[in-house]
Amino acid sequence: MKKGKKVLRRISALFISLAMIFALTPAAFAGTLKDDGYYYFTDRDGTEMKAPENAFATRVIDYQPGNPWTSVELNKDTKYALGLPCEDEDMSYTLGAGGTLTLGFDIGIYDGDGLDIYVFEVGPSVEATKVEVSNDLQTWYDIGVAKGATAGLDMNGKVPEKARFRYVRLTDLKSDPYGEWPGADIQGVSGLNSTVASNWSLKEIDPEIVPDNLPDDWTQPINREQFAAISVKAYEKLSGTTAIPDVTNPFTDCSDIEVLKAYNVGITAGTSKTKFSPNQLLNREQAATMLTRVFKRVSMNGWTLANDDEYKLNYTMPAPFADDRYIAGWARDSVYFMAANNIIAGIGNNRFAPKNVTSAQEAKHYANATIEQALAIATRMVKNLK
Ligand SMILES: [Ca+2]
Repeated sequence: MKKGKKVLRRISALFISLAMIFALTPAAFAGTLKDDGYYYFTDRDGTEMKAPENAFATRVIDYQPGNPWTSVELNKDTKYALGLPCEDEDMSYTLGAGGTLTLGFDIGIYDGDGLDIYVFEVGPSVEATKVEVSNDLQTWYDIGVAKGATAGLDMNGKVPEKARFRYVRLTDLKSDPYGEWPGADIQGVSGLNSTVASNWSLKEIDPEIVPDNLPDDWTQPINREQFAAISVKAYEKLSGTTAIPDVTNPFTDCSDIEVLKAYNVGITAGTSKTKFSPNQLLNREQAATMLTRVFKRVSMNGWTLANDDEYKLNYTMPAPFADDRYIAGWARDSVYFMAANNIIAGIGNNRFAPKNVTSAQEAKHYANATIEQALAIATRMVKNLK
């Protein structure tokens, strides 16, 4: 009954032609969450869309009700803007005229193919809502206005490439500041292109060292091919030059262009003369070694992988890690160089976790670097050694 009243009040405030449009468009989002982890819904223009379940806002960071605001207590509750949209369109958060709402996410929203963010707004028309994204709640990028037939937004050209965002701020633009529910009525906000990553890493990672070939879950262990691509990015940023792929590929199990760049620059070798083992997971001492080679290649004239022994790293040796005995001889210098420069820290209790030495550790990926750890240490290396 209330739903009917709400719609009637709204329509009475609008032109009669809008009532006709309303008859053709859904007022609420009767979407479906499917087993594949996506929420399927239909946009106001009829387009079938889907959003990952884990890409919806999980917390309210801040809200400033507009003036006027709604007098309906239920619609003053910000919780209705979190999670999946409710089927009942009465369950929404009303921004009020000029009101703002800042939401936090457990994933990072990025500019991928097509639309990147969707604002689930109920009512017969999408009331104009300014949408901004941020990663630190200080620098905000205006990515446009959700209005009209679609409430999807494309971040293309409006944000730094490869950047991931954890916060979205909505601001009602007072396109409909009247009636019982002034301003936009929000049922949810979701990323359409999103990366699973920890809060700390999204805060720290430099978008410029993020390569193209990474999967969307950065909490997974990183493999040799993915790490080679990150190393190339770090090399390019540190040296200010562009890496060029080797014209002859010595590997029979890999033809990835980033691997051939890393090989050509001399920051990676194969696991044998003809194999690169692209899918092999990388452990922490290997990560330290590969990034140290990036530093040597950039800062030491004439350094190559072949003459590596002739080049000494200049640093003050920190106290040894408690698991020092597990660090391979060829990796020791790189591990302590990285530790001395605060690029790779231990994992706690003064342990470095250079490699998995038991099958239990292997199973838990104890000493494997995750994608986000790899990106973070590459970021730190560029920052600390530039
Ligand atoms: Ca996009």
